[in-house]
Amino acid sequence: MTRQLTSNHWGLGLVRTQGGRITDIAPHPADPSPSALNDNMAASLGGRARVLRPAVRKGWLEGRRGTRGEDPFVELDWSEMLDLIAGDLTRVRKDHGNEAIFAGSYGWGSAGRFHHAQSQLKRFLNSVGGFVGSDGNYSYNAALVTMPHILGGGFRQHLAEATRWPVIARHTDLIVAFGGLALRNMQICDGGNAIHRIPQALKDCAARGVRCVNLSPFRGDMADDMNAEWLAPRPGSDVAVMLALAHTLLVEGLHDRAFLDRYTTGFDRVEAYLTGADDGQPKSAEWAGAISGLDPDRLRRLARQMAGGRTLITCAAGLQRADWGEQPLFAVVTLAAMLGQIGLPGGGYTVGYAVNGHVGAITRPVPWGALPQGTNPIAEQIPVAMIAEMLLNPGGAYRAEGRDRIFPDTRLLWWAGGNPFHHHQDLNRLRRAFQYPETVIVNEINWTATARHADIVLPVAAATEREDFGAGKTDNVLVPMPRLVPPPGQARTEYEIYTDLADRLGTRDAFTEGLDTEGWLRRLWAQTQSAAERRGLHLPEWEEFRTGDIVVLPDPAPDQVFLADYRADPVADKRATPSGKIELFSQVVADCAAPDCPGHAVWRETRDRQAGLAERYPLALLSGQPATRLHSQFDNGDLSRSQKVAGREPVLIHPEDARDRGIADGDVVELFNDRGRCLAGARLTPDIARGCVFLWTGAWYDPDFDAPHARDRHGNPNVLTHDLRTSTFSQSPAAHSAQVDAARWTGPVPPITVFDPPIFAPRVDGT
Ligand SMILES: Nc1nc2c(c(=O)[nH]1)N[C@H]1C(S)=C(S)[C@@H](COP(=O)(O)OP(=O)(O)OC[C@H]3O[C@@H](n4cnc5c(=O)[nH]c(N)nc54)[C@H](O)[C@@H]3O)O[C@H]1N2
Ligand SMILES: Nc1nc2c(c(=O)[nH]1)N[C@H]1C(S)=C(S)[C@@H](COP(=O)(O)OP(=O)(O)OC[C@H]3O[C@@H](n4cnc5c(=O)[nH]c(N)nc54)[C@H](O)[C@@H]3O)O[C@H]1N2
Ligand SMILES: [Mo]
Repeated sequence: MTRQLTSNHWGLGLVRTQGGRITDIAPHPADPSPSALNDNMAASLGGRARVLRPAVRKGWLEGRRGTRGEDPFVELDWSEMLDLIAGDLTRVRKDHGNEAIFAGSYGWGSAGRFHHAQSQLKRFLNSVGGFVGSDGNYSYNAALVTMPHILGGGFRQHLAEATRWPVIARHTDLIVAFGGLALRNMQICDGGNAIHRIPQALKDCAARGVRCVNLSPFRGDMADDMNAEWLAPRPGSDVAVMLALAHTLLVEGLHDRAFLDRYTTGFDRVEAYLTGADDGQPKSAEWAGAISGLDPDRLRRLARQMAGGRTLITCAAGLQRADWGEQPLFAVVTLAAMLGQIGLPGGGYTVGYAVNGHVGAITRPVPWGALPQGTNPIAEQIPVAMIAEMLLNPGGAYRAEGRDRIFPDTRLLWWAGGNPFHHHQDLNRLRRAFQYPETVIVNEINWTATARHADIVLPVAAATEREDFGAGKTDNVLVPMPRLVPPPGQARTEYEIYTDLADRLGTRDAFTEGLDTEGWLRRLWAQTQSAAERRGLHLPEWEEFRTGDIVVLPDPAPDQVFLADYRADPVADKRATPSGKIELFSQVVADCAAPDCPGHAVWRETRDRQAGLAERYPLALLSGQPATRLHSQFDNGDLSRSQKVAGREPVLIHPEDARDRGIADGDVVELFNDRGRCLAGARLTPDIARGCVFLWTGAWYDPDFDAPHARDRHGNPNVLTHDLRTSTFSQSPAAHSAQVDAARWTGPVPPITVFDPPIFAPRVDGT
């Protein structure tokens, strides 16, 4: 049987099907380093946790009683379900207005230009008067908000302009990588990553003798090929390390005054802080050594090495997903500016090389056609990570980016294509917050924890069950995505669901514009075709494309060097900041009067440590992206499950920390702090620094409501993280800063329940 194409955020797949099910997925020959994440799909899409029929929480059906997350569900047929939703939407709009509908609906969903879950939901709600949305993302929100003030321009543009890896291989002497350059993270790109280029690019760097220092608590954040030196700063101490490197450059006269004068403003303020003129504390190597645990002499030598050749500083986005996450951004730009190599091939800095596999590898040559979302008459948006805060404080005041704002009063919450019970911090708090709205609707493929915390769950078709075409937001490859198998049970495409709902609400024409799926695919393809044509690129007709192979477009900028134009002509190419220069001190940020985010780089202790929690919970919790899946997607798939330990998510722990606690490799352990607790499976490794544990994100949250803190049986780190965000300036997620402790679990090991369907109850009337 022939194989057919599909596309995912992690890459291409050549899919074999039998009897309406996927049997296996092979890589595409165009991809030199294919991702293994396809191996999760077959078992998960055909698994026990698949949502097969529309379902409603029993307590909600019986008059909005009971507790979300704990009640059983009742299955309904589509027509009754859509009547219920149409009725409830009309009630909320009439009684409270569309401001009472929240549909920020953050999340990655699946690849495919047309069936994009968030766009579909937003287009539908815009056709009936709009909704409150959310702004930013969980990935690099602090950078999205802060970088325009430091560098000017949008951070996404900075990512697109990152220096290309082959340029680095040719020109760079030394890479200093804060948070490493995790190859496992570079498998992914939003919307599709057809050709994985970076594994080979890093090999080329190593072959050309590029040296590398991996500054991360986890040795595994750097590819083995790089033969990196490993320095493990204590989590949350990187800004101190960056400042100490800057201090050494300053006191040893190794900084580039001419560059600072010509291209930056605000160095005088930084200098006063570095020398201690403004707070009495020089930010010396000894000072940073005491904070970070790194050898002060090594830090001084590192500063000299950095000044002695072409040096690239990289900073993982993970560092800004932490307490005071704005500070590493100010600090990394400051350090790079002092070296004076910004804009030179292989020099300067980049934040976020590992946020996806395209940064430094490729940029999109053509704007792809996209489903228009229409206009939202409701202007209100909350910072994305304030979801729990918003639900818990209807009408409450908050501050963000220096402005005083008011939370909307949410009555109806609708989520499509995201899993907040994976992505948000402090899940016990989120669980309380999710009790507030009157109605919670979730569209899902699987019975994720978020679906289980909803009132209404709509079964949706997965990407392999609907026709589409794929093109990563920043990729150069177009991928036909035929419908490979029918959706199981009563699952339907979201477009069909909203069309039927719009019909009930009298807005069918506004929503569909008279087009069916086929009509939309042709329209979006025609838009893509003409955008390509304008750039002198020819794309095949839809009929030819949809049954053919991938289309690879040329790389528009293979030799790109970040900020080369600005370096060449800082007047003509001035930055979009108030001064037109790089602002190492931003008056605008300072004027926001957020005391937790002054206008230049400062080091601050993490909140848990400030609160003295490190005494009780001595282990710093890292919760980076998992190697075996994308976030929480397909966690019940084969690859993800193959790496679990005693059925739990693995937690990496240093052998000495394990020995102190009587923990052996393979043991079930309990991780805990004042916010929550979870079980996990111990993996002992010297690759994690002492005093740290690393629990991958994305294990489906499996709370035991009879246990203290509703203990999660599976190992989701967000039961342990705090929901305080980076600072009142950018209000970004701060998942990486949490103190915990670990103990060997001696009780009976409870079975995982989240890979099974929830409990279904018969209806009250017995039908
Ligand atoms: N502790 C901690 N937490 C973190 C992070 C961290 O580093 N540490 N990282 C954060 C980051 S960077 C991110 S981006 C977030 C990711 O958070 P999310 O994007 O919310 O995570 P996903 O697991 O990708 O969730 C996507 C959901 O959409 C569903 N889905 C897929 N396709 C469709 C579709 O077509 N329609 C519908 N309706 N549903 C679909 C999937 O089944 C899945 O449940 O997590 C954040 N959370
Ligand atoms: N396989 C896979 N790849 C992914 C994803 C996935 O779910 N699975 N998700 C994608 C998404 S949405 C995103 S946003 C990117 C995220 O990409 P990144 O932001 O680069 O990823 P993280 O894994 O959160 O963080 C990188 C590393 O930073 C280290 N780190 C954490 N805190 C500190 C600290 O205080 N100091 C130092 N020096 N290091 C620290 C951790 O060891 C962690 O491994 O990854 C993308 N790639
Ligand atoms: Mo992300």
